[in-house]
Amino acid sequence: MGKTLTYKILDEHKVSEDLENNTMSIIIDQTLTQDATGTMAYLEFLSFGIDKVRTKLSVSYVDHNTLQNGFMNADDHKFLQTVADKYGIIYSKAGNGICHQVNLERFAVPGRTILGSDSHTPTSSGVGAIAIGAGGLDVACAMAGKPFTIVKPKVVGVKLIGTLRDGVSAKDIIIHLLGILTVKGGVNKVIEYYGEGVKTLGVPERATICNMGAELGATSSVFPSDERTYEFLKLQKRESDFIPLSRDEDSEYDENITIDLNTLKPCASCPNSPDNVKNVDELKDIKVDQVLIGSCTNSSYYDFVKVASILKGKKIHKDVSLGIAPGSQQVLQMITKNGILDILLSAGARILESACGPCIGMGQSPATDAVSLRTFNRNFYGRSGTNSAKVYLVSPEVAALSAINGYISNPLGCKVDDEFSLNVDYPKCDSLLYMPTFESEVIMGPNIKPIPHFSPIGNHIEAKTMISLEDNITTDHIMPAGAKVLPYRSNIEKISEFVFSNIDADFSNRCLSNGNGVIVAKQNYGQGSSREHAAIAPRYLGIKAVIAQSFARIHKKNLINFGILPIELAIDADLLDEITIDWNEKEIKVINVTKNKTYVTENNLTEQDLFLINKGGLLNTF
Ligand code: MIC
Ligand code: SF4
Repeated sequence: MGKTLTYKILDEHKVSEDLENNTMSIIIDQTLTQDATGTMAYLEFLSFGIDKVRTKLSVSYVDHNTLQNGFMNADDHKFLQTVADKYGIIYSKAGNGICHQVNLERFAVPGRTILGSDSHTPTSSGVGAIAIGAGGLDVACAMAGKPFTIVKPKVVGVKLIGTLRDGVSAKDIIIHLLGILTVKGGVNKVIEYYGEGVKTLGVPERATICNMGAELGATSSVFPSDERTYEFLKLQKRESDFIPLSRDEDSEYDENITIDLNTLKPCASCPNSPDNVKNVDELKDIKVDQVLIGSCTNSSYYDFVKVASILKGKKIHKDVSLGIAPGSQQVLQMITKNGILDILLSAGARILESACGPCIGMGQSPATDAVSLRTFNRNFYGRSGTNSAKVYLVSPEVAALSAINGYISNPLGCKVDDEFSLNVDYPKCDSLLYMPTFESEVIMGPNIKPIPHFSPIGNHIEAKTMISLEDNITTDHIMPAGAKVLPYRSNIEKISEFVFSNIDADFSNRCLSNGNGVIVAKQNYGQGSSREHAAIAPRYLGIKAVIAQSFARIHKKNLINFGILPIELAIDADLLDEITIDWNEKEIKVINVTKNKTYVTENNLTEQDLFLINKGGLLNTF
């Protein structure tokens, strides 16, 4: 039997395999970091004491914390710039664009492995790479040349047939898939696209689909590298990076899904989860207060071509605020040169910086109870900065038409205007990209604190339940982002004050006054972002174990990396119940002393995981 594209690339990079634990370790060709996870990743990298990165290419982006309200974010940027220069990392300054958009334009190469300290790193898989999101410490290790270990993924083959109708978008494909697979349907899987419909999608559209594969919890997503990939790389003046790549015809997938593009309808992810999917027709007439177009999911040149085609000669509704954030300097220059920007401004759009911005709650929080339509990828509770807001995730076409009408509208039939030819010049924007000179001294401002030291949790734990939670708790619940919190990403003591603050304002104080704690949850705990702060900050507050029915991939790894025991178990526990945990490499016994209930489960952690937890985390192993 032949190989899937996923395993062609993975096997090519495999350095070892653990059959008993079903894991494989792969060498990483390229890394990326962004500022919100990057400061921690580089502090970790510096603690290894090596002289330069060992990857083929590493890039450090600044795109998240660009609201410089106080000295903190600006200090972080200085730190990142000087580390990059000294250790051989390309630096993309604030204003250059969103990491995933720029990485796709400038650096993603078919057939390579890319590891990034951001869950949407798989955006770069749109060119036929295997790009994976991970915690900062895993990316720091990859920069040091160490292999990255994953559970050997199952491969889901998604066959695309037909062609999208006018007004239906790549975004609708991935939202539709989220409706089928749910936010936990992709855990430890790679979603591989194939079939005749693939060639109807250009790389930016493929990237949109791979980007939101993160919302399925997938390890990665991948498209073949074909004539459309060549076309994209040529426009980016990188055709020498092209190699053709596809699955073997006789390869077989672990799961099969077929999507008929001919019949797909515009759809939306409704509040507050990307898998709460409805067709736009079921939502029509909902009044809209805010529309935002941008983020790493939908901020390409092609996205703005589609938006301009709808907004041309029109004005947005008087009750709507429309914000647009082009994904990169390149996109911004292109829409400026060919008149698209003028169309958007004349329609009433507000131009935002080429950065993550409102996607991560950095500004543009909606009004109380407002309906916000966003071309983004996440609509988790509280993420917009307004807990009562109702955030819908939609395609650029739905967003643009709804901005004009003032209510959610179906763009079926809206055509792309030929005036904006797609074969325009793609400028190489290097004004905010810096090649390393190896000359800088690292500058660390006062907000950058050393990473706290954690001792091993031990094999007998006596603790209390500090919080008892439902299914699908996101890292936005655990460690909120937004303008108030993000400036403390390099200050664990300070950021720990905000753990669970959106849903339980007393969590941090309760932990500090009670000592040892455990978190109890249900399915898919820790879904969403890669932020390792969602593990480090609870650990700082005395959390020793998380007991959940199942975990999201990246978060589970982050817990282990910082010496917290993840226990896969369903237990009944209320707030402040007394819990004891006795564990060894074979078995974990949890007793809820308060309720007099005992639970025993097999310990299915790998040898490497056990080693890290016994050491008190990965940083104690160096
Ligand atoms: C996100 O979209 O949630 C983020 C912000 O990009 C995160 C990373 C972070 O928390 O810094 C992600 O997706 O990993
Ligand atoms: Fe930035 Fe939003 Fe993309 Fe995360 S999802 S990288 S915050 S644009």
